Amino acid sequence: MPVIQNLCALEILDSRGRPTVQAECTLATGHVGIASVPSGASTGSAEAIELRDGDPARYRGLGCQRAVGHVRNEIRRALAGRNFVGQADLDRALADLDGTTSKARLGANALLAVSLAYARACAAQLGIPLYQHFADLLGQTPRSLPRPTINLFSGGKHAGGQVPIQDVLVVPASARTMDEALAMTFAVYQAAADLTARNYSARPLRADEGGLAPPFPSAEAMIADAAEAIRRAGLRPGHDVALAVDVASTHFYQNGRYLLGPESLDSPEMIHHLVQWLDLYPIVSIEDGLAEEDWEHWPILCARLAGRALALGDDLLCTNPARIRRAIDAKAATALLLKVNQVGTLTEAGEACRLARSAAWHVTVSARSGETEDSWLADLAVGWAGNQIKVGSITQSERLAKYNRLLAIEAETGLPLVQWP
Ligand code: 2PG
Ligand code: MG
Repeated sequence: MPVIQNLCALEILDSRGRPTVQAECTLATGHVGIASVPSGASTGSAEAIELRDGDPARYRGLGCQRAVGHVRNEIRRALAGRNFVGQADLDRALADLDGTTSKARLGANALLAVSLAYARACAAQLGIPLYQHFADLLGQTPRSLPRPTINLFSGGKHAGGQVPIQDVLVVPASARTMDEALAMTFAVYQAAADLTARNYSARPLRADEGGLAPPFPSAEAMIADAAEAIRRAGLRPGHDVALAVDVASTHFYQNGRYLLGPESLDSPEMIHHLVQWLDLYPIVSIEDGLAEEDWEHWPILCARLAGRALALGDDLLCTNPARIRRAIDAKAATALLLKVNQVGTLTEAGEACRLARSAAWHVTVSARSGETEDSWLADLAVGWAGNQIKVGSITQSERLAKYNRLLAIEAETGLPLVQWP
């Protein structure tokens, strides 16, 4: 039974240069685990709360010194020396100590950093790779690697808002290995950089997740350019490489209408619009096609996408078991975007994953737009049998840390990429 000997924490900076939390967990056996937590920009309203200092004179209020202080003091005092049966036991103690449903008191950033650092320390104590330990937590055997969905173009809150939709992602559908998937994506990315430099006479500026962000005149132009980049890379759209779109529509939904560029659409019109995209472009996954509170229309969207594209819920579900249960009952989605920091502990994210699987949904394990160079997400996606992993683009070290970790796991295990349905 792992006993925590000590916990400490550090305020570090994420990929946007904003503070976040890193925790270090030392077990009585001397094994150490260090982990850091990411942070989103286009957040769902049901997400667990990150604790920020709120001091406008320091990091515009975004400092994490209070969260770090909670790990070093209250959480350490409550947990050190205690005998936990395992991860679920530790995570329950963390949630109980916080005492709020949103984790607002101690901060989901503080709690998750401890939850992850403990998992890493336990894997070290057991002498097994982190992905194996994550698999054991859910009683699974790693059989494949997740298929990457890789950010090509960015808009919305991750870029200058030049287009309302957030991401167009590349899905290397015919790749059999991670290595092949990344090489194909590189070809498309370079073709896209050339294409957009020519079309928009712009230097290829990069958004938060490393995606290209030229001044597209519309969402359609963004998707059409992605399909064209696949062709120019010498690959077949829809066969070799398909597309996924994170519409992130919560963030342009106002008073019951979707403000998609010059258009103001009601929900049925928005659904019609999305289905038209499927007719025109090789799209296999639509994330947050409708807003997080538009529950009434999600089942209609889901039925219209059936057999053609995943109805992937991010803001809608917030990795929250209660919201996932509601969506399963309402037939409102066919896939879960799993972001551990949306719910705040590993165990609750595991419950979300298990629930999604029980409904035969796909699971896309996802990074956040503000990331660190920590690579635990790659291990999680393998251990929890993610169908897809979404990490951002193939630039910037906070993204590459995860892809490089996947390459290392591939080399170590020889596991194949999961089949696209
Ligand atoms: C999303 C994520 C990752 P953020 O919307 O899916 O791309 O963005 O971390 O800003 O919520
Ligand atoms: Mg999203």
